[in-house]
Amino acid sequence: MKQSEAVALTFEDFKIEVLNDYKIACISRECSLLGRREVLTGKAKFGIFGDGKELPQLAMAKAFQKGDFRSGYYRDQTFMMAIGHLTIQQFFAGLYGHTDIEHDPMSAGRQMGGHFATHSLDENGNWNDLTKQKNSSADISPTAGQMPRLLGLAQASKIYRNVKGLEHKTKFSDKGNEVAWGTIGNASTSEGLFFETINAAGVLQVPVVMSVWDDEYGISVHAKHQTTKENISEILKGFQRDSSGNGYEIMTVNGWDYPNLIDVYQKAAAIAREEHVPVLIHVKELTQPQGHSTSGSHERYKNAERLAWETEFDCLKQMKKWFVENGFSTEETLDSIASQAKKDVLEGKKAAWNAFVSPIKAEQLELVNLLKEIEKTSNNSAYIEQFASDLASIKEPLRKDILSTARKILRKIVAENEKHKLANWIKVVTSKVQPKFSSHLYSESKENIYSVNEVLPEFDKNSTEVDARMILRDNFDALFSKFPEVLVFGEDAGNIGDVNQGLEGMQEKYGALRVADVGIREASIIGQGIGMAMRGLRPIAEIQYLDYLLYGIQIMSDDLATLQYRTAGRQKAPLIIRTRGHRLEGIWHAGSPMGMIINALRGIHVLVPRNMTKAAGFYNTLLSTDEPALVIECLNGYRLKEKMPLNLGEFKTPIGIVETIKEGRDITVVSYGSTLRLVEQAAKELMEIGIDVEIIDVQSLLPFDINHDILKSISKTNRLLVVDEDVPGGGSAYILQQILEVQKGYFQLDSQPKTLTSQEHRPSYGTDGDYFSKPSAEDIYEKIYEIMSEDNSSKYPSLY
Ligand SMILES: Cc1ncc(C[n+]2csc(CCOP(=O)(O)OP(=O)(O)O)c2C)c(N)n1
Ligand SMILES: [Mg+2]
Repeated sequence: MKQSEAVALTFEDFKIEVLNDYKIACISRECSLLGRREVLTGKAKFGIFGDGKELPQLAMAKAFQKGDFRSGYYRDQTFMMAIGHLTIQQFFAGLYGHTDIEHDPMSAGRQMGGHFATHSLDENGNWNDLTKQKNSSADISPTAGQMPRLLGLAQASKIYRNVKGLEHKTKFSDKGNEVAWGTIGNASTSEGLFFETINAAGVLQVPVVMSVWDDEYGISVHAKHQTTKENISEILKGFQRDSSGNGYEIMTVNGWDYPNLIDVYQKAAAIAREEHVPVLIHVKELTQPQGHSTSGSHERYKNAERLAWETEFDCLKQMKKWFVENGFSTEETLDSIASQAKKDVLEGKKAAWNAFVSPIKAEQLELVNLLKEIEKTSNNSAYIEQFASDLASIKEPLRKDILSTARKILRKIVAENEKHKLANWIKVVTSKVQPKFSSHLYSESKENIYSVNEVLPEFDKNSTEVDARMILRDNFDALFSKFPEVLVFGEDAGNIGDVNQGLEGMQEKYGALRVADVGIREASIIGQGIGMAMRGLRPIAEIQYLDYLLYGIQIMSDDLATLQYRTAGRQKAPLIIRTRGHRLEGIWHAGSPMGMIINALRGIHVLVPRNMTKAAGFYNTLLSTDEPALVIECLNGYRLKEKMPLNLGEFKTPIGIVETIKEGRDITVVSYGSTLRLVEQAAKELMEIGIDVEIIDVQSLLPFDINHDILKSISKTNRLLVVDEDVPGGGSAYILQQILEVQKGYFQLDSQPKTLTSQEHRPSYGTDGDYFSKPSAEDIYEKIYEIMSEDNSSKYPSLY
């Protein structure tokens, strides 16, 4: 309902609408009550519900329009029901963990219930028309983790409204009229991510409506431990816009006050939508009738007075009172709506349970029948019979019960003929079931990274050597002019064209919205990128130095890396994160914490180009795909000389493909990034004494050497050294695991595989700090020499 439409409503229409709201509120409440029981009786594992928070969500839903996006948290079931994206049956399917996306559209059973999402993508990973549907970005559990992404969802409207050349992106925006709606619990506003994002949205002046659901508690911890003055809107008053400058519109309203809630939400939406001014709504006096979650009871921490107040100010009770007092309905009519809701919820729950258990029961029956058959000829018939009848007696089986039975019996009959039938059954079932839990970590669409072929950089006889940063700059220039949806933002990325001048002159040419300076706020820089990428833009978020990625890595790990996975492929954010690292000096200016990065970021590609031509080629590749990636440029490479390619914006570095940069016969050295130049130097020196090193540049850590080219190399050299500048057992341990275990390289080796890494501590300052902290050319020389010496000490006598 738009505001203008609200005026036109007759009293009768309005009555129908408010009664429908009451119905949704009752259904939602019943879902919470029954949901808790389902957990306590063991049918579901965990429940966290929206009871006590129904009314503001109904008001928010009325102001929420097609094309808008929600970025919220686990209390918002009523909102999802009110916008038509959550049925009773789906609610329970989520609670049970139904792995079929048709039944649990939120996450196909991957997330706990209460984590909401809509589908931005069809089953093939193609964009739906987001302007024709109401959208919810997929929730995550870390408190305030929804905040950074909210910034980008809102910023996208600003971009679509103000940047020329995006008119064709009609699936994503109607002239930037979309609002991004945030919701957060009062206690979660204590998180840094909340304050960082609030400040950034005020600076950017983007269309956010941020609701704080305030029930005075965060689990058991009272507001007095959470918020200065116990009042978030009070302490945010400095953000209020006034005649002296931009800021927020800040509103407060009580969560049980239905007419005022509707009024406040309509006003907030209009301000955000029309003026692109952020609004904060502090919804006070909310309750949590069943306590925080199914894990505990609130009687432990709320006193009798509070509990009594919560009963009286339960928003449903207050809503009902207001309806009756104002003649919208009678007590009897409202009671009959409530009792009908109870019946509907019970029905929906049953349907969800039946849908959840029937395919599992079919698998159970199939195995029981197979076991009966095997039992006939088996030497272990008594054993099998026992297991089969135990399995058959489970009324509500899980897949774990079925498969663990099958696998235990397989061990017993390993020497019998019939084992093949069982082994085969296990394989078939596992191959069918495992993807239900493991698909879509990466894009499975036609636009994933494997869809791109290598395009080599082209040069002609006039191609000159330039400072390598100019290759990046001119390549970005080509990309900005080719793709109007590409934009870059970061600390110092705008006006001065980044700290290493890879974006020199770009802001002047493409404007301050597409090439933007932003505040020092790494987490929300990442979030800004995630949100914009979810709305069809192609953001490049710049983190100034790799060492500061830690501030952003939480949101990369929790949000970006899990996005495709947690929606079973129904949302994506093809965000490119650009940063620079390796090989400077000092504790916070030289890091290369690759082990931490690749272990935290499965779900994001991690690319480590050794020079700027390779880096530019990665950007070109990534912009033809729909996947998120982190690109780490070499900090000490910007002023080195490289030849300027002719086909800027076109040449493509393939992802997951290694490059042999020097062939050799004696030993394979695997490395990446800045360390490669040292390896090359050491190899040259070793050649003088007849040791012929093969050097492989990994280029891409995630994914890793998809063609197993390193295996081919060690099949020839039979020796392996991995060199990087991470801590011992960091990135190098991962590389060894890939080569020895995944590629089965172990069988090709004549010498013990070795790694050469930094010291355990952070790199010390200065040239000597570097020399004594990180692998030097001498270290590399000696390590290779040592391996060769172990093999032939008469030819290579030990150095020390
Ligand atoms: C980063 C993080 N820390 C702790 C938790 C555990 N946790 C889940 S909800 C919650 C309290 C949140 O309270 P509030 O924001 O007021 O929301 P409410 O549940 O009261 O609606 C906590 C501490 C978490 N999910 N994430
Ligand atoms: Mg709370």
